[in-house]
Amino acid sequence: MMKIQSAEFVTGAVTPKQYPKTFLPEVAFAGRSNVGKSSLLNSILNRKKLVKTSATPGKTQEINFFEINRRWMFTDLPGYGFARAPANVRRKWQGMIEQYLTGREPLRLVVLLVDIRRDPTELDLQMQEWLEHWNIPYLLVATKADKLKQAERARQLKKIKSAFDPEGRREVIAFSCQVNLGRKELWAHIRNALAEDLEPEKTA
Ligand SMILES: Nc1nc2c(ncn2[C@@H]2O[C@H](COP(=O)(O)OP(=O)(O)O)[C@@H](O)[C@H]2O)c(=O)[nH]1
Ligand SMILES: [Mg+2]
Repeated sequence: MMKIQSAEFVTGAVTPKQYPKTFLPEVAFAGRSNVGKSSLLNSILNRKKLVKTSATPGKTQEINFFEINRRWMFTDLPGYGFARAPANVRRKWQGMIEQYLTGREPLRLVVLLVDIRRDPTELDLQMQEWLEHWNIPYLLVATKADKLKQAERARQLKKIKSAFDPEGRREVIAFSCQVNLGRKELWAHIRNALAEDLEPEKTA
């Protein structure tokens, strides 16, 4: 497990100009509003309230940057698919996400979250399509796994897997911040994505 010595909110940004100028390697977290993104971040960082969780979906409309152990960044991307969002809000969201995903040089991995109780939506699949199209490494995580019993959980995981990847080559990690499920696997993937950048500096 990764030891978290420090986890600090750096800034919220809408345009690339507002992104932090640090060039630490970065892992982004994406998914629809209310999927459990903030809870997952707090959970894997062992912080209670670093990332605000909210009962009102769709409130965060900025990309939030967090610096971890002074060595890498996590970004909390604004959630998508909240109910009744007007077209101009959706367009703004799309522009912000596209700029980030295509232009953020230190981005190493996107963790795409879906609720284990729901089948992936059009928007989830579109996000996956963008990631594939732009060749961005990504990892699928099914959140709130504690909400389903074992058998149902396995069934839903299968369904989610086949929706994202009919050929079944991709894994989907079942995660819960309530029962401490999936942390180890998730960290293993994150660590792996950061590995090259986190190698101890070689002396010239
Ligand atoms: N049972 C359960 N509830 C969760 C879990 N993760 C998040 N939630 C709940 O789902 C709601 C939305 O969580 P939040 O982290 O704010 O979602 P976000 O909008 O994606 O950032 C909150 O009421 C959380 O308490 C989980 O692993 N298990
Ligand atoms: Mg959130």
